[in-house]
Amino acid sequence: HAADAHRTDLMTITRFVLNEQSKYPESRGDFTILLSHIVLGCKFVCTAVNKAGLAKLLGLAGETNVQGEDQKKLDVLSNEVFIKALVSSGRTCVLVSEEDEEATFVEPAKRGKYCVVFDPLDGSSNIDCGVSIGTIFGIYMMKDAHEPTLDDVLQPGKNMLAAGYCMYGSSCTLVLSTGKGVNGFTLDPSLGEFILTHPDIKIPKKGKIYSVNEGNAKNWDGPTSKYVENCKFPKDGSSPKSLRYIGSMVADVHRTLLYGGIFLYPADKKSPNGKLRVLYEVFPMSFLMEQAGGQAFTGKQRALDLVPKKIHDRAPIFLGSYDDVEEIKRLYAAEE
Ligand code: AHM
Ligand code: MG
Repeated sequence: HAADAHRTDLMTITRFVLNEQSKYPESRGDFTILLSHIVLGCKFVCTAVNKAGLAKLLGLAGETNVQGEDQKKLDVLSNEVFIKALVSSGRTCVLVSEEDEEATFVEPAKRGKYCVVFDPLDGSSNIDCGVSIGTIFGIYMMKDAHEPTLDDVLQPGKNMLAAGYCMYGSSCTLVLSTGKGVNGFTLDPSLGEFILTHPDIKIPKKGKIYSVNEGNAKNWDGPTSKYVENCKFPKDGSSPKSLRYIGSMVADVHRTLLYGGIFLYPADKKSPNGKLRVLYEVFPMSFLMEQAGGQAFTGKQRALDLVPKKIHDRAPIFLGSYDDVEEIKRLYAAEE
């Protein structure tokens, strides 16, 4: 039985990545080691998020003090866990986290060749009501073997070696691309392992869902307004799209990847660069979308061509199904 084979031949994320990397004769397992430290961080955050509702009673991360005293907020705690896991992997040199104003430069004795940009717990305003949140990450190779600098992370998204996210939802799902397609893994809590459950994810060419914070509509520009209007009142006789917006990027993008459609966080009059951060939100999600056969556009250019000037730069983003993004590109081109 094929089903039986799956049940007994478990494709863990480590096994999967080892298989992938073994195709490169020069590979020495460094990437696999780095990834296993990211995976450890994700498992920790997953456990912490699952306990979040009980945190005041039980304490987070094994802390036993009650009444919420001395307890770190979940996003601060997650950040510390990721930074420490990444540094101790011995495979990183520059780290950029949404939680830290400055980049972290790893001390020479623990240095490796990879740079990791990440948002340890995105969508944290959703924690208190139990809505899905996630970790987003992207991995670069440092530019050359010199002393690491910020330039090593201020590279265009298309230079990323790998990107992914982990969603803490009804199950814990890790979606990863190392530049050869996209694969999804689900945490089996009894094994403590991520198992391949969504091999070779391809986003539908066209979708029936749009996802945007429509509360900002009054400040949108022409093409964004026209696009959303067309979603609701299509002029070509097709049926209107459905609106789904969670307000948690990982969950909104995950649904877009699996079901198709478009996710947008456009520029508006109040925020000319939108809200989302280039390095650890826009780039990893754009990388995954392209790898799954979709597109990612900023309103001006292919998102992965952007070159960030500062580590916390923002950019407008339209990403999802190929045909849906094609339409918003047409509207921006018509505007010029
Ligand atoms: P955060 O990093 O402060 O959590 O903000 C990022 C989140 C994304 O997850 C989500 O896509 C977006 O903010 C929602 O923003 P808004 O509430 O403006 O719709
Ligand atoms: Mg964020």
